[in-house]
Amino acid sequence: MSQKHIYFASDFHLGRKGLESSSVREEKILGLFDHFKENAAKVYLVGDLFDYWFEYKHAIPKGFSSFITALVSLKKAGVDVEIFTGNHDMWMNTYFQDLGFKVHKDPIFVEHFGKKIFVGHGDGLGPGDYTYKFIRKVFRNRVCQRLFGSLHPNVGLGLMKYFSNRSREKSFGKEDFISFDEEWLVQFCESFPNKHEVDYFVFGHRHIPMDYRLKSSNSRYINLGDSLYHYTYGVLKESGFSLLSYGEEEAHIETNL
Ligand SMILES: [Mn+2]
Repeated sequence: MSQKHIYFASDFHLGRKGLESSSVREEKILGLFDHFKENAAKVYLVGDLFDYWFEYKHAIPKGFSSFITALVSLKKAGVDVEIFTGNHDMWMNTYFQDLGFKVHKDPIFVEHFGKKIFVGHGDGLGPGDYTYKFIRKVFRNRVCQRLFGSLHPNVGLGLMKYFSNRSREKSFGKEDFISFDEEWLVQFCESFPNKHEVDYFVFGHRHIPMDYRLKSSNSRYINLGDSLYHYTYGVLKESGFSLLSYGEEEAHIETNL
């Protein structure tokens, strides 16, 4: 049997229109999952899989059943799948855990093929973004969650859908990219205390595929891009990390912006 790899993907934002409709994008993502089925030992899904998500005591949002079925079948095929929450779907409770997935709400350290990786969605890291950091605290508060959960799902999910579509990342593009030095996640990595022990920092959230070697250490900061406009994902093989476009397995994306 050929060697299996470790895959990373984030920011599917299912339920939202990107370059194409959510259902067209979902088809492509399921195609990527077929690829994972053949080639992956493990898949990290690094947040914002859904454009909005809330679990009521007895209900979950509709519209995502093919995707969830595909996730389960990936797991049944022997691929270990771990899920991170993002800023759009932080309100995951036990639904995915009950299906047998590990769910992470914060970044984690992992090691594969002797490479040390710090992986997480990336929201709320680095300097700045104080408004979001405050909102995140409120959203993570159990009382707030319970209050929201007491709304009828038609109202609660309606609100979520409305606000997630109006959210500040409306463009999800390179428009607000100034330079690597100005990037919060680059700043976070550059000032990370144990950066010399990290080979790869892998994040989503920024929606721009990037593969950047830090100035202050040999570590690389990788942003997985998204499946809204870029259709990108990451793979770790014994030979190292590559950022790929859908349909590719070997070619390396040029990330000089
Ligand atoms: Mn996102």
